[in-house]
Amino acid sequence: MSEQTDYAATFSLVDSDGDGLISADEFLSLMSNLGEESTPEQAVAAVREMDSDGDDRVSLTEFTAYMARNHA
Ligand SMILES: [Ca+2]
Ligand SMILES: [Ca+2]
Repeated sequence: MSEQTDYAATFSLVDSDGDGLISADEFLSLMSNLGEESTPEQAVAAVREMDSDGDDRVSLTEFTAYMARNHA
């Protein structure tokens, strides 16, 4: 399995409504599923960090680029 495919699998887990974009709400439910205490503000900040086109949603392209940057 390539890393690219790996990221896509992770992405679809986080994207619970399947619209191809990760919202702050979806990120927040991921964190609570992982048992991490996270505030809505932290979720918004995390999404903003990954969001490169400024639509407040994380696309698979943005997610992959972020993961590649941070795991290089
Ligand atoms: Ca979504
Ligand atoms: Ca975006």
